[in-house]
Amino acid sequence: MKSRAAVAFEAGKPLEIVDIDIEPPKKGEVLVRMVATGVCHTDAYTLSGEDPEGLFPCVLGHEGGGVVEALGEGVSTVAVGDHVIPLYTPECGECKFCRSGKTNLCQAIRSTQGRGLMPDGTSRLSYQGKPIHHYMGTSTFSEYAVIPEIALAKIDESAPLDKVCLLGCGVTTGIGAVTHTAKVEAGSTVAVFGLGGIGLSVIQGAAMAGAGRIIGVDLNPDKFELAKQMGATDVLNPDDLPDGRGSLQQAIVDMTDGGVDYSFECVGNVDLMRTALECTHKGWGVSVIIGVAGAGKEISTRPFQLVTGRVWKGSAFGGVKGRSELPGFVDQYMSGDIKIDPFVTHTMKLEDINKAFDALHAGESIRTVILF
Ligand code: NAD
Ligand code: DAO
Ligand code: ZN
Ligand code: ZN
Repeated sequence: MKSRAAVAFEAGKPLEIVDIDIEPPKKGEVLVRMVATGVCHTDAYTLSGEDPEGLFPCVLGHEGGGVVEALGEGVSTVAVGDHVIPLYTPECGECKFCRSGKTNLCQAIRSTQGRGLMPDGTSRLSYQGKPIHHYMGTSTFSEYAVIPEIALAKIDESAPLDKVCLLGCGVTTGIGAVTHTAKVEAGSTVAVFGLGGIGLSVIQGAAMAGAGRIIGVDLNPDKFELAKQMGATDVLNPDDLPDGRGSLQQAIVDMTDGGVDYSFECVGNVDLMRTALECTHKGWGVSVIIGVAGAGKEISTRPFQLVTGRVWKGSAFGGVKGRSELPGFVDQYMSGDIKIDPFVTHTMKLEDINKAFDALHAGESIRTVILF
């Protein structure tokens, strides 16, 4: 069948809207009609060519919401008509990682997903007879997508897909990093570096956890209003500090009587990752890396920072197990406990998707939701 899709033919070039060919779902796969998809910084990162795993041509997108249209052989856990959120971190429930109880990083289809292919090692997508790579197992920048069954979370059908699609990445990543990865306790002090969709969701999660003080840091002051709305008690632009950007770490230490209990890097800047670690409190500070840094970048700190009790952690999809836990996040949105609507700063048609990337790069949007 044909599907209208935004194809990334080459790194660094705008997406092209074309009608691609999609093969029917094979064993263990599902055809999903996409209703909406967010545009995340990670899509921009891969499109830029900085992503060492980036493969072209591909159909990007990993923050979708859709409806099951058809089932491949043996699919039993979703049915035609079910509302689903695609998962770039699947959950098979059976692999060593899923059974460990220690991680959400299911490895059941990792090797083929990383090569832009379905679990059988082939692609369902093509254009003018040439194969197109899948992206993160989701490829939501397409009217239709073929997705492995283990990479679909079935959700409440009354939830608006044009909002809860953001639980496919940004909102869940931020909240989960607080609740699952850092396990922030009530009364804690928290610093959040970068106030895009991820950082604002960390702030929301920290507020939900009852953090006493939440310091939001960004170079773009336009992000501060929403940060406060999400629960930031303080906002900080490093360029406004009396001693400049280089004094950010000391400024946070001074504001918090020796450092924050928890910090979160939500930018992908390795220098900021160091600052985020070193502004945490001696003896117990925990710093969580969420931002994805460019190819070849490395982090550094003096080992004494860790010897003296600080802990460096990382978090992917907030440590959340998608199939078993995401439906509960959707329910929390429906009950008003998780806010998503303020994150949707723009909505656009697929034809305009390059404008969504422009708005992201210009710092004008938190999330653009593409409506099919
Ligand atoms: P975004 O572009 O919407 O937000 C990034 C924010 O960082 C912007 O507001 C920008 O002004 C700010 N910023 C840039 N440089 C800064 C600096 N030096 N100091 C302070 N603020 C600075 O991006 P996003 O969608 O929120 O994604 C953030 C990062 O998280 C990206 O690296 C993305 O790839 C990554 N990410 C990781 C996961 C995961 O599971 N680990 C999931 C999704 C996204
Ligand atoms: O299991 O080895 C693995 C890789 C899991 C991929 C997790 C990616 C998380 C960071 C990328 C941001 C996604 C939007
Ligand atoms: Zn994302
Ligand atoms: Zn697994």
